[in-house]
Amino acid sequence: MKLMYSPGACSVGIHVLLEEIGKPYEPVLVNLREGAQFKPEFTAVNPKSKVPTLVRDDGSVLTEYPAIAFWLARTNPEKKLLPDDVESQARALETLDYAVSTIHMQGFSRLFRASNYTPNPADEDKVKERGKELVEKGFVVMDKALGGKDYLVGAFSIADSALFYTEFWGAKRMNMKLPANCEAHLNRMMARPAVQRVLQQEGVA
Ligand SMILES: N[C@@H](CCC(=O)N[C@@H](CS)C(=O)NCC(=O)O)C(=O)O
Repeated sequence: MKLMYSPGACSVGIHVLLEEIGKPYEPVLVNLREGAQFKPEFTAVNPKSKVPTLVRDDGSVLTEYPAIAFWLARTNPEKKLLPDDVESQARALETLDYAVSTIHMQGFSRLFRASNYTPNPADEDKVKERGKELVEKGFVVMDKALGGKDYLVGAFSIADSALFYTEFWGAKRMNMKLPANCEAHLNRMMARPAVQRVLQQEGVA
């Protein structure tokens, strides 16, 4: 398998899952800052110009964080990256989707790429302000979801990999103060050997 990733991008969460699984894979750097996602070499693989992109052993390509995480969990059942019971599985997918679709795509996307949300540069600060509000609200929701638990559905699951990358962005890139349960969750994630290896490999430790 090949994981196409960019250092510190949301692909870091899938990178963590691959390290947790422990099977051989090849990390392939796609430097978003240099626009590598728009180059023909990459768009031939993923015309969406996005990471994470997973090229599987049979050459087929899987995109979209929730789909990749779900596929990795289901094809490596012994790693218990999804709980066994349907209720907890649904809760894992619920929180995974919230982290990716709301906290990341609605919140952080406004903070990181304000120009995508307004044609008027003078409005970009307002866009960023809205992004920050959405992220903060998202962390409040996740803080509640974590109440009394080490991980979102009790044991570590694919949902935690997604919450991890948003918490990492919040605390380490935006210098935000996370609510207490999210802060403890981020610290718990950072203490996992798989996470430490990935942050070293990506050069964002
Ligand atoms: N919905 C996608 C989001 C992926 C995404 O937005 N990735 C960002 C990096 S965090 C990206 O590749 N951006 C490319 C760009 O900004 O041009 C998913 O769930 O995988």
